[in-house]
Order: sequence, then structure tokens, then C-alpha cells
Amino acid sequence: MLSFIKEIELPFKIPTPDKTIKIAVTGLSRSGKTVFLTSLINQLIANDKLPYLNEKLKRPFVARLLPPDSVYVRFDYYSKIKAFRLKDPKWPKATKSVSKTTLQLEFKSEYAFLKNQIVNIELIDYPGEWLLDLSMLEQDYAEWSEAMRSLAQEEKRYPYAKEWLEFVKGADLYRRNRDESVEEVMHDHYSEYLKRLHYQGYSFVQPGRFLEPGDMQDDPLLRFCPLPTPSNEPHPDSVYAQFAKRYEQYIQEVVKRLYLEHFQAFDTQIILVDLLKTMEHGYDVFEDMHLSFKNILKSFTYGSNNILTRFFKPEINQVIFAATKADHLPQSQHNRYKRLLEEMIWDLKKELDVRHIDTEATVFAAVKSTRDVKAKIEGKEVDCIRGIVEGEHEPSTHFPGMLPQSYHDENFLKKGDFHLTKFKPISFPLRDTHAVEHIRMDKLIYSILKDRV
Ligand SMILES: Nc1nc2c(ncn2[C@@H]2O[C@H](COP(=O)(O)OP(=O)(O)O)[C@@H](O)[C@H]2O)c(=O)[nH]1
Ligand SMILES: [Mg+2]
Repeated sequence: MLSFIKEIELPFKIPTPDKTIKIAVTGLSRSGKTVFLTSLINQLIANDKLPYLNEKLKRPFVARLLPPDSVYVRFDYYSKIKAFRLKDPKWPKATKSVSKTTLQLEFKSEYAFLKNQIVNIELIDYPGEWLLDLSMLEQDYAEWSEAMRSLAQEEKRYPYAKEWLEFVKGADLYRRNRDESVEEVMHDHYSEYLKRLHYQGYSFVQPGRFLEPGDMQDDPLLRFCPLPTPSNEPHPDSVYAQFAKRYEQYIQEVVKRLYLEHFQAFDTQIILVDLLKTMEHGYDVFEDMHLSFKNILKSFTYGSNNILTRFFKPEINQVIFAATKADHLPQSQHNRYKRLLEEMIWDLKKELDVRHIDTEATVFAAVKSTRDVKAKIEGKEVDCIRGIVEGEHEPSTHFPGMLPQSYHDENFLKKGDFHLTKFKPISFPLRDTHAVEHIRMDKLIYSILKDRV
């Protein structure tokens, strides 16, 4: 019977049903989310630089942005692309709020009498700093405080945290407090510590709103910080009791709301990893970035007894880890870059594998702002990149240095031989008939679409 069924050849393919794909573009702040979304839309609308995608899909399509849904702020592709199209093009400004858009792909059906397939891709942009707060949903104030305080006491963080820790030590935390300014100073010290960490390239900083408050600038709700847990019940008007109350309120009204509204039921998660940042700042920042991703993934995908699964359906069945901004390296180093990415995510990948979640690691650039050239350094020909450095007007040639073979390479960054140059973006073509140059965006887009169209 089975073999009989196998032999039947239908005269046409059964049309694939319409779909909506929700993509979580996940990434720490400045990892390249906004640039990626802009390039993604640009690439799919123009579809003139996606040979790999078209060859693999073998299905002609048109892409269009749907009119904005009035409930949400629109991810404004047009204003972002306008800045990229200037004679002196600009990278987008840091993202300060959540915005959304839907890109509709219409695939030509095999026969004229069959309906075309519609695939709506829902995209969301948000400040990367807020993402890390997700793991706070699992912790009450005392647990969170203990975790943050022990992190702050680690050798690498302590120098930045010292002033805050000292101030807390000298303050009266558990008795009735009549001086509100103490709370303010304590909070400011803690925020200052987070800002310093962030500046040094660290990403695991909570709460993210202390760095990027969005519309909560000066909101008294944010006036708290981690404190040592008391052994006896603190006075209800003590600093501790006030902070604990605000923390709970922050979790309920800000963090939970954000995730209930925007971070549910994703199909695919693309994790943008700015590994070049670890090249710039060294091993501590690499470890810290790993810690951040571990926390982020835990929140999105972990087991059924997790409190988070009550709020989110962890339906993600595919996670793509993508090392960004590969145009900072000559192509001959892209394999190394990928190996470093694989090194960073190897344990995360294993966790996802046992949960039947597909993973992939790739290296790409959403906007290729340099080109590969050869140059002679001390008489030896080396692979370099050429682009316009920020603040300059003419292109220049740069050798970024060699990436290490491994993060465990003893010489990793000790010699200070990796130089990260910030390039201006190249100008985008003036009309959507042509897309911007990229590196492997077509492979990345194919990975997203392959099982869905
Ligand atoms: N050369 C290059 N730089 C990039 C690329 N994507 C992002 N960047 C740089 O990274 C910065 C942060 O990117 P953005 O998308 O705003 O990060 P977000 O905070 O994750 O949204 C940009 O201002 C650029 O300087 C890329 O594809 N190539
Ligand atoms: Mg952004």
C-alpha cells in the first residue's frame, strides 16, 4: 500500500499554506540588531544580492512592508535607510524603545490557478540592554540582590563596584529611614558602577533600564539597587523595604509587561554576537558575554518547571548564532572568526541540541563597509581591509591583526595586536531596486526561511 502511494505523482504540488514567522532578533546592545533589520528588509525588497537564497528556494517572490499596525510603534525602515543613503552615510542611533514591523513575502505559485503563498515575517527592534532583565523574572529581590552582590565582588568587577559597595556598607539599611536622598545616592552609585562596566565592554548588567531608561528617565520606580539580605524583618519604611517594593513593582510593571507584549511565541531566534568586542576588550569580556547569552537562552527556552514557561510558550525550534560585523576582517579570517563563535557557544549549543532545537553558527556582515585588499607590511604581503574610517573622508587600508586560534590561546590579546577600526557605512543605493553590499546575508536569510516556504 505504502509503495503504491509513493508511486503516485500528483500533477501539481499541494500549495503551501500562508504563514507568519516571528523572529526574535536577540543581541546585546550595539551588537548590530537595528543595522541587521534594516539590511534584511532592504535585501529582501531589492532581492538583487541574494544569489544563494534564490538558488536554493527556486521560487520567485516579492517583498513588501505592511502598513503599520497602530497598536505599536513602527520600526521605521524608511528613516533608517534615509540616513544610510546620505552622501555621508550614518549608522542608526542607539535604540531607545520597542518598535515592530511586518515584512510580507509573496511567493509565486507553481501554477496560475493556485494561490500564491504569503509569508509574513514579524520583526521587532528594542534596546539590547532590556533583554537581560528577562532572567530577573525568576528571582525575588533577595535572590537577585545576592546574585548581583556576589558578582560585584568578583575580582574583575570589584574595582568598578567599590564605591557603591562601600557606601552601602556604611548606610543604615534596615531601620526606619527619614532621608530619601540616601536612596538616591545609593541608586546613583550602583548605576555608575553599571555604566563603568558597560563602558569596559561588559554586557551582563542588570537592570538594563538603568543604562537605557527609555521613557523611564528619572522615574522613582527605578530608585533601587541590590542590598545585603537582613537576618531580621526590616522596618517597613527602611531603605531595604522600599527597594524590595520597587524591585517587585519593576518586575511586574516593566519587565513582565514588556515580555508579555513583545517576547512571546517566537519561531526562530537569531542571536547576534559581536565577537569583535571580545577582541577589543579581552578574556573577561568574553566570559561575561558568555554569561549573558547563557542567561538569555535560559529565559527563552528552558524546561517546563521554569516559572517563565507560565508566561511564555517556549516554541522556538531554531536558534541561529551569528557573529556580526565580519567586514572588519579580511575574508581569509572568516573561518577563524566562526571557530571563535563556535567556541563561545559550544555548551549553549549542547543544551539546545538535547531540547531538539536546531542550531547553526554563522558569520556575516549586514552592511559590508570595507573591501578586501592586499598590502605589504614589512615586505610581506598580507590580507587587509579598506574602508572610510569614522571621522575621515577618504578610504584607507588597515590590517586588523590576526584573530587568535582560540580564546584559550595564551597570547590572546596579550600582545595588543588586534586593532578594531570603526568604519563609516557605505552609502546604500538610492532606490530599493538595489540592496546594499553584505557578507552572507543570503545564507542567513535562507536559514530562516528554508523550512517555512
Ligand atoms: N562595519 C559594520 N559595522 C556594523 C555592522 N552592523 C553594526 N555595525 C556597527 O555597530 C553599531 C551598532 O549597531 P546597531 O545595529 O545600532 O546595534 P544594536 O544596538 O544591536 O541595535 C553600528 O553603529 C555600527 O557602528 C556591519 O554590518 N558592519
Ligand atoms: Mg538598536
